[in-house]
Amino acid sequence: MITIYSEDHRLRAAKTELSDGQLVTPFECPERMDMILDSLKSRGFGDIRPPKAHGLGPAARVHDAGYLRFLETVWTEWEAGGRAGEAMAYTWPMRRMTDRPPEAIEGRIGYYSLSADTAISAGTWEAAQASADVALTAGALVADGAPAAFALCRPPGHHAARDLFGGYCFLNNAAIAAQAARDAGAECVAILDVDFHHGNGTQDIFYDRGDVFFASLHGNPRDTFPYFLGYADETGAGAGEGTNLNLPMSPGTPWVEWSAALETALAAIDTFGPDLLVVSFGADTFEDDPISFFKLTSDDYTRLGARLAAARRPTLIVMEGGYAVGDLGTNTVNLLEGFDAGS
Ligand code: Q9C
Ligand code: ZN
Repeated sequence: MITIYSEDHRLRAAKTELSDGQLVTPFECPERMDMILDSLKSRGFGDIRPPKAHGLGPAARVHDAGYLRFLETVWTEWEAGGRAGEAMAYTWPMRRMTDRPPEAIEGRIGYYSLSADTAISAGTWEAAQASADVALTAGALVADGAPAAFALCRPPGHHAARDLFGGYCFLNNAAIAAQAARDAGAECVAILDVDFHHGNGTQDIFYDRGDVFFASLHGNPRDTFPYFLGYADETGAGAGEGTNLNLPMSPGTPWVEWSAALETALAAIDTFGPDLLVVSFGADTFEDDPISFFKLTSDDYTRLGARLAAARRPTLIVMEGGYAVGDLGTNTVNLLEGFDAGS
């Protein structure tokens, strides 16, 4: 399996994350990629190629124009105000308030964000664009006939909605690649999100669309981030009614239960019959993940990879989360190895 990867992820190097009422070093850190790269190289997955630049056109197909302009300029505006810390929101448009983006950056950053965990600093926008290019370049390999490709994206993307950043995400890499595949002629695409967290951004982008199926296995939003989306009764709207499948699960869920939900999702995807399967892959379902509560083991990722290969669809694997940094390389390459062995 070929991996697409950009060194430009290192430009995403925020110093702060609001967690448990403190500013801590972000869980979503550059070292995550180093661990994965080490494992790729030492275990025979050394075909690692840089992305091609695609510009902002493909991102603009799924994201709001005002949102993209905001991402492009937020750091400059924030810094110009002489602020000591990184850019982060503290107030949001809530129930019974107005829906207008304010002029002042302190207000606009709340308008365009869904959480306070994700600080923006110099280089964040450049890294986010490179990450989308990684997904687009890997997607093009699959469109050109590769049975599968691995987009080693950082920063991740699945929490980024049409016009919202947060949950460590800015551009929705999987959604951008899925839309690009549609625009290149794929009739329908399925996105299977197996990150621990609900892919609220991807759901938001495709919720009313009948041509993109979205299925997500995740921690129940009553118990965990993103809290306000990801319930089982969210099934799609309008032309997209029936093309959104949420499978929320409880704290402590092990492989035996999790893999039963995986079968449910894959059966629904099979019925849908997509030309392309995009997998939003997070290794934060791991038993030792510091911010999550499922109990998958390292061997389970090998099983997951083999099961995905058995779906027998052209497959684009897109990296999302995973914060047990010491095990992240092993778990991620286990997935790829399982996929290749099952192919
Ligand atoms: N105290 C992804 O996995 N909440 N994003 C963290 C830590 C946000 C995770 C709370 C988790 C976002 C791509
Ligand atoms: Zn996650």
